[in-house]
Amino acid sequence: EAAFDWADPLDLESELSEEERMTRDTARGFAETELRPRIREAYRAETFDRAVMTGMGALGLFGATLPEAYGGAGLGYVAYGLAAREIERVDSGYRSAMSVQSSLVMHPIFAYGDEEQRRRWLPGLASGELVGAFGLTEPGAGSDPSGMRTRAERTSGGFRLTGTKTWISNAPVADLFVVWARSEAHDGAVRGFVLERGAKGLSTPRIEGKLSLRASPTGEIVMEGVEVGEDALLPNVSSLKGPFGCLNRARYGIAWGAMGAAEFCFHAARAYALDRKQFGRPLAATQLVQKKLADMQTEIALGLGLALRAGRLMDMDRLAPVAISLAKRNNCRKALAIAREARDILGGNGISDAFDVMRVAQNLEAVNTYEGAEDVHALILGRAITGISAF
Ligand code: TGC
Ligand code: FAD
Repeated sequence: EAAFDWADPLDLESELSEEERMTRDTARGFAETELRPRIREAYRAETFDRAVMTGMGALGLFGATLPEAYGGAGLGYVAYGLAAREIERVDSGYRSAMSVQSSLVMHPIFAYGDEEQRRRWLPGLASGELVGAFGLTEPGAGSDPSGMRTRAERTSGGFRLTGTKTWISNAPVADLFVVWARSEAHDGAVRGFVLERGAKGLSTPRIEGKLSLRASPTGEIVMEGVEVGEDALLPNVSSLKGPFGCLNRARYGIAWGAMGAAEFCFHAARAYALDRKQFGRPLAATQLVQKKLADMQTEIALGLGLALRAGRLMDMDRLAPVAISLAKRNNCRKALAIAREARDILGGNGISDAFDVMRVAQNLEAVNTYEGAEDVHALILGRAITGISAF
């Protein structure tokens, strides 16, 4: 009879290559020794230490799928996903930093930039010396980025950008900003521009009062006639295809990451239920709690299987964007449900940051909304199922 591992019921482990396991183990070691000890204080005080970025950079977690010539590690997408899962086991905010840097900043510079832009920015981003941010969302354009107002006008030497991006991860601390704008010089098409901190007219006010992702700095990118040279334009993409091509990769990574957060909560709830006694027996000896744990285990096994299959397809360049919506939506909503249920099993202790679970649950509220809200992904699936756009 085959052995049963409650923490890996479908033997995901044996599906992984040696290189993938090594990447996973390295990321786990870093997350548990470098990130976990700082997270409670960082979350309380809303602080973000640049050592988090240089630490992940030193491990090769930024742009891991890019060629080594640009500071990447030449890894596959499954390895990248496994790393995201380990980082998010500690905190979604740290995985956010990894997603933004890798998928939303390095990817567009690599895929849409010219050789000079790649050489100029990618090595610094890969090491974490440079921190990047991605500006798509605006106060009036969230789920529907086609409604963006930010515009780029031609000047004698390049472009002038005017507009406001909001809810931008890392904006208050970033050195580089990949910003999407309607370009008057390109018939109003959406084009990508790379802006550098220090440019005149550029400011990045912080958004205060977040009750989720408190260890991840979030802010606006305000552009009041920021003038940039011709070399700020990413030459090789036009239309919303540009930002969506980045989002595909980040959403894929989040499908893995959210499962890491869910696993943390499942394991914490199990340990707590075995230890905590009420009515003369451990909580784990009650049918209701066992059913909740069984549901968590099942959803995590399914979600990880889904993420792995998505990664294998991605490595073969065969993962359709609609399938990424399926994975992002399913794994985020399931992770959020698991985290809330785990919080409940911890009773009163569950609301304390000393037990971490509520922090994870609070984070997943934002994770279920950013990179396309749960219902927006349902509508992407609905459009593919029916052929009817119902946005
Ligand atoms: P639609 O007409 O469908 O498409 C417009 C153009 O874009 C292309 N396209 C895609 N290309 C590649 N991958 C995808 N997933 C794509 N989806 C669309 C499409 O082919 C077309 O190209 P072209 O050249 O023919 O014009 O556009 P729509 O306006 O109907 O789209 C609607 C919708 C809802 C699908 C889309 O707007 C959407 O996904 N909205 C959600 C917005 C979103 O996800 N924002 C994320 C902001 S970034 C963020 O949250 C970062 S948090 C990161 C962190 O901290 O971890
Ligand atoms: P809305 O679009 O106003 O949606 C509000 C609600 O209405 C949602 O529940 C949505 O599902 C629903 N809804 C919308 N349209 C429909 C419809 N047609 N039918 C049914 N329901 C609908 N953006 C960036 O560009 N870069 C970043 O780095 C970034 N980081 C973020 C970090 C954090 C912590 C957060 C919270 C957000 C971040 N975002 C970022 C923005 C994020 O992508 C948006 O918040 C998200 O896309 C949703 O947009 P919105 O907030 O404007 O909500």
